[in-house]
Amino acid sequence: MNLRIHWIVLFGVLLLGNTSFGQEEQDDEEATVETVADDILYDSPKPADQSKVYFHDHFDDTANFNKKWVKSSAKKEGIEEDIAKYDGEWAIEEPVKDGLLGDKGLVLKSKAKHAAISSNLHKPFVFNTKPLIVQYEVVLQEGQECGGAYLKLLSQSAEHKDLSQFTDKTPYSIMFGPDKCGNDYKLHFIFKHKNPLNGTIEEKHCQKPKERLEEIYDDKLPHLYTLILNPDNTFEIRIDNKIFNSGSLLEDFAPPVNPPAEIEDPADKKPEDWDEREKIPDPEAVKPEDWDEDAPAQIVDESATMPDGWLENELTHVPDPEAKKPEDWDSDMDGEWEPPLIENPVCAGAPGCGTWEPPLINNPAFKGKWRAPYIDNPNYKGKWRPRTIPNPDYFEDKHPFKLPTVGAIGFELWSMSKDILFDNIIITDEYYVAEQWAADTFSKKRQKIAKDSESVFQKLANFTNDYPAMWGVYILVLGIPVVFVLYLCFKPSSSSSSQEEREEQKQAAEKKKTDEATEDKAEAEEVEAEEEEEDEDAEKNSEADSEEDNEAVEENVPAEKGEGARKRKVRKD
Ligand SMILES: [Ca+2]
Repeated sequence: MNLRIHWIVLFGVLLLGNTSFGQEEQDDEEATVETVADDILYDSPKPADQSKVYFHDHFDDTANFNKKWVKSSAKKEGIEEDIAKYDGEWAIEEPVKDGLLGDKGLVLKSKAKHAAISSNLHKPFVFNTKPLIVQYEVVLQEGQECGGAYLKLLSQSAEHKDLSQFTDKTPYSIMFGPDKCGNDYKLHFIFKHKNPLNGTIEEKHCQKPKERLEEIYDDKLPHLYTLILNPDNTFEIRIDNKIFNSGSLLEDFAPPVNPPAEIEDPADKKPEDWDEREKIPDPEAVKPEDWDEDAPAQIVDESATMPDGWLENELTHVPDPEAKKPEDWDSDMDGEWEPPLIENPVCAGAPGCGTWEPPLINNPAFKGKWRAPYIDNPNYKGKWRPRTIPNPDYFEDKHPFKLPTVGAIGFELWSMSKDILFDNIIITDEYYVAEQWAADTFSKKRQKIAKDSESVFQKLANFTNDYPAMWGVYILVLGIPVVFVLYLCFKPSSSSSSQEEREEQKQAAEKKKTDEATEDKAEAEEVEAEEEEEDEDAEKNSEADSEEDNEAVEENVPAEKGEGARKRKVRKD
């Protein structure tokens, strides 16, 4: 019956669908005009103020790209020869889907290869009084199994001027962008800090963002990554214009920029007489004279009396009168035959037989071994710690923002997924320039994607208006379920399947009536479940028992039925 209602509802929905198509038909001309007007027009962007820009590329102009960018032909050191070469493929291409007309990007085509590509800035960025804004788009068109999509801001250096030799060893000032491997989602912001005392360079890694990166790295859509680094050492990281991480170069990086001013003296040793014991046994305390260490924990209950009816003269066990010597018993070989012992039947109605012994009880005089009470240790000096001394390696860099001048940018990557698209890189010292650049590029891309995903139904309606013959197809497609629904609603009730069901039920009933052997699955399962439950209970009980064992002592108490004293567990308390 329920099935029938479902089909009727579905039928109604299909009819409604038909009606709405009919309405779309009336707006024929309007809809076509709107689609043209709604198309998102794209022109390759120009920075709002070129004087504020150190680098920009929209990758729409392949000839310009070829002039600016250099593919690395270097070899990576310290790895196997066959994968050492930076031979990953790069291409200028349109996105795989939802692209704007005329919009291309830089695509890392290959996977499981080292790939590096870089370009000189239009003018070097000097870390001085102006902020640094780095912004670019990433589309993980094939998702990302394991690999990075981060950008390196290469430090200006005469030694590393040749971009064709760009490797992982090429010095960079900042590394920024996404990185993912399996379930490890990272958004890097690393800067290289030079120790002013000894000149060593150390990577400083930004704390993890509090926001989740999973959806952003997995949705295969374009995302906009922005780093804003200010001369006062504060920073902000945005994804799609939303703040994902922020803080200060001085406080939110590991290891910290500045080492501690004082350190523990490694030469300091704990003095031998240093007493770290907070409490000690009272040396003045003496054992009270009446303290009997030898008094037993348990004694015989003197007040107990033999229960009435106890048969002292009867044995608890007697030879079985019905037992007979086996015929093949050989007294020479097997010894004298004796009948086996059985419980004395005379004792069955009595509280007990044989010698009666009073039970044991806890000894009220029991004190155990005497120990002196604990008191505060008068010589206690506290937990020993080495003294602190001024850190010989201490320095204070108040301006970690002043990083080495950036002369070029580049991607130096390894990825297990191909077709990573990069686009619209901009490096500027004015945020509004980056904002405008994104409005002309990234925002349009996202508008196009939103439009494409929302208008599938609209497109279908427009297509039908252009090709009215489609109505024939719809009527055919929709007609089949309608006929099927009508058939289900009005078919004769005694269908073969329900007849089969009834036949099965009848046979099952017959078997029950005649006690014919039948495998009752439900019953079997029930029994099994019960058995399991019992097993579980037994387990729990044995667990409880073993717990009790830990807390219990064994004590002799009189048995209800006699047999002298028998051991029973009782709680200590
Ligand atoms: Ca582009």
